[in-house]
Amino acid sequence: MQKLVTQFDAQDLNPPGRIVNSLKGDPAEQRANQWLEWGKLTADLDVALLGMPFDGASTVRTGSRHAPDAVRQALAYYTTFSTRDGNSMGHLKAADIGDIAVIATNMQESFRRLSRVMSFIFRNKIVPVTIGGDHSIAWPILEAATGCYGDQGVGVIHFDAHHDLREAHFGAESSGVPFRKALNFKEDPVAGRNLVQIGIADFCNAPAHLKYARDEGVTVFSNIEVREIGVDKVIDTAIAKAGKGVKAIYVSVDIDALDHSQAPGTAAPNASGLDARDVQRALRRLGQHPKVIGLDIVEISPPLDINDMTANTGAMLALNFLYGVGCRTQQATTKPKKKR
Ligand SMILES: [Mn+2]
Repeated sequence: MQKLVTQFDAQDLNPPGRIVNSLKGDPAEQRANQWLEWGKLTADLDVALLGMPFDGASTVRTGSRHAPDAVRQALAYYTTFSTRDGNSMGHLKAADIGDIAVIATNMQESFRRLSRVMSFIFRNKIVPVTIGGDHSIAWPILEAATGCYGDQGVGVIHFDAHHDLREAHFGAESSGVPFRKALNFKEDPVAGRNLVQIGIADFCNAPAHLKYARDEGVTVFSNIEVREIGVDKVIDTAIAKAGKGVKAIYVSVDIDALDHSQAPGTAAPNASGLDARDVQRALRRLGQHPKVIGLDIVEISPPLDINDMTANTGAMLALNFLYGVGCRTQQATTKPKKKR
């Protein structure tokens, strides 16, 4: 009979959590999920990853409440290092501050909690990346942003296949209302001339919503125009319009703006969507812009995903944006900084 084992090595065991823990531990690289390790929300952060696992306002198919964890897992497959630039974003003080304590059946209270956390974040000039959730969550975030900047104004750059300018959905709130809400906030509404929508798709929208956008002075780039004009020129115009006369620009990305070949896991997969690489390029530039105060990525639905493709696409979008934020300072370094 074999001798009983009475001793084992400490490194035989990992803490519970993601299977991809096995990717940790190479001292030569800094995994994005390690850089964004769980940490408390404190005023001294540069950037923060936040989950908003609420999909109670989805009108079609749900599941986006699972996106924060799916994107976190995807982040384990990537590092903080840009091969092209030879730079890392590891110098930024970053944390994954966790999820909003959502009450799945109580939208009002869930949104109040999100709005409170976002107010703290914006007031302390922390740049957040919020992973939704359905698109309704952009509304309490924008409430916090406009509340923070007051009459200095907030512009919005919004990537989406849809306008999300509905007044209501059969009389109720929905994921289709957030930007109509923002244009009609009682205090410090977003001005239509400072809202830019990119990727709005043919055969996915109603004429009334395009008319409303035009009447309000909203700039709309259809998915086809992005291909015709090129993403760089579109972003030039978007920054100029969204940023005109205001102190801050907020960015919101509905993953259904992207083509379904690169983002199949969403409520309304887009057969005529933007190229993920164009959106990555756009977000890297926007992250770099000093007026840009934050980003959300919404409508990733892991139960509808194929081989985690959409979660991976979302993680790559978040990293490009955060890398852009890192480029604002000149401290970009080729060596990942030691753990705080
Ligand atoms: Mn949307």
